[in-house]
Amino acid sequence: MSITRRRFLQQSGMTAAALMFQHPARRQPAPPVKPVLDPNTLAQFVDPLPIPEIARASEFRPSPANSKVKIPYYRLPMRQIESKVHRDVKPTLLWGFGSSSPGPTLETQSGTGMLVEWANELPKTHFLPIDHSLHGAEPDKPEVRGVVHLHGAKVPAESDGYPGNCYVPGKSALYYYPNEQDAALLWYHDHALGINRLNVFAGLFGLCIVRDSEEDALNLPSGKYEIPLVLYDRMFDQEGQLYYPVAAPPRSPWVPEFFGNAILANGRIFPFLEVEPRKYRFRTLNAANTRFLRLSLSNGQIFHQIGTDQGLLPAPVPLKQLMLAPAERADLVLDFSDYAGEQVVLKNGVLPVMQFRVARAKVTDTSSLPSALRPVPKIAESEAVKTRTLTLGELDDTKEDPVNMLLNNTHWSMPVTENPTLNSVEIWSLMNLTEDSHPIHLHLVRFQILDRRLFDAFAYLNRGILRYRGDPIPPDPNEAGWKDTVRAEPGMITRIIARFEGYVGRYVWHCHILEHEDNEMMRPYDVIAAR
Ligand SMILES: [Cu+2]
Repeated sequence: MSITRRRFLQQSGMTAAALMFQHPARRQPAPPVKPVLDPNTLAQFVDPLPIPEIARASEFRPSPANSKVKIPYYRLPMRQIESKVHRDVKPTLLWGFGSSSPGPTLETQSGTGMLVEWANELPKTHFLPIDHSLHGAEPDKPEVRGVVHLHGAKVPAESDGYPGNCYVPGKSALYYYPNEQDAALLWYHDHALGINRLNVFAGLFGLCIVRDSEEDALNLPSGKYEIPLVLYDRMFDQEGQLYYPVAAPPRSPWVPEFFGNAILANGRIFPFLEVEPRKYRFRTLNAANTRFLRLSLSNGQIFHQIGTDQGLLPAPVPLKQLMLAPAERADLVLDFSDYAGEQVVLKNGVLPVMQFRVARAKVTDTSSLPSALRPVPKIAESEAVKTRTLTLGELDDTKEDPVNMLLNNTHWSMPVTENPTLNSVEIWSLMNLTEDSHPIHLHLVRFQILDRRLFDAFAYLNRGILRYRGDPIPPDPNEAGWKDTVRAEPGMITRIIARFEGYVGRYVWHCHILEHEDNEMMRPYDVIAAR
């Protein structure tokens, strides 16, 4: 995030104003009680990249939408597990689904519904530092609670995993996913109110791949040449146990962000993957709490992004570097055919994440990287019946109290203010008054990015004047598809356009920096029936 801050200063030339954004109460984590593990002391590329298993339906049950149709039923229990994050690190206590973190990958075809029973089989005590001053995590609430949201799913509200609907060990929720949406990489993760950052940090997440015939017909690399890649950062103590920092005030340990010194790929530090000299498809997710990833390959080779959060882009976008905010997905094609016998390292910034060992022997690659993928028809701005200007801000209560991160200056518990009508189109103008980039996620819907535009946040904060400082900037080519999470950059107004289709009911929109989300940067919203 320091990069975005620096870039903001460079772009805006607003040093004086930016100083104002320097939050007086921005907390630094207290020094760790025990020394943390330095990943630089670990041997690199000694563990194979784990591939999460594909979830298997245990039975078929009548669909809630049509009792004559039987659909797969899965049971995925949240459990405390132990897992090796590296050959030379002792097993780490984690929370996962079934026996792994990331949990098993759900795989489904568009239009084929599925039932998932998310069972809470966790212990009754949490092993990470709960802040009982945060909304939803008050001392009278059970320590361990969970509720699962399938990120990117177009789903009835009762199956969306509303944060307030979290439940305790011994309980479960049966959710119905119609999967009536385009092929895309979704992901499931805990969404419990007030402790979401800790539950996800503990390991409660996994992937869900929706496929469809249109995508299948493209002949993209598939089978063993299609690899899920879940990337996130963590910190460990010398015993190999997760370390989550705390702020100095003992009664409010919440920290405004988490940056770990170790990057994990599918649960391993510095793994390797043996590949053939041919094309591969990597279904990539940034599952970090806070960290933005800046991915590239050590040999400088170009790779192609073919899809974004909600599926295929109109055409492949060649990239040398990819920025991925928390919760964003990138569907990537890497072609190793020119690198037989070589080793290629996937890097985040300058640091290694994992290694590809390209085999020497030539192979025949029958897969394709088509020049046209799937059209993404633009939603016309003229279709919008409403434009909402929504601020992203920080609030400093008093000297001692935690900073709140607020959407539209409203707290989680205040009455709903965003209430789009079913099937209507709206433009949401996200006005970022902070010094951070916030990845904003809307549940239920997919949207398109219209543009980003620098504005004078200082004038807005002090005098309520909206003054632009530049022309609208169109989204990057690799953002010009269907999205469900967007980087709202500091000092900018980011405009998105969405059709609120699917279902009426209560959903949420929030910042996907989980530390922010847990501290008020989340709001309920209602999709209401047309009159
Ligand atoms: Cu945020």
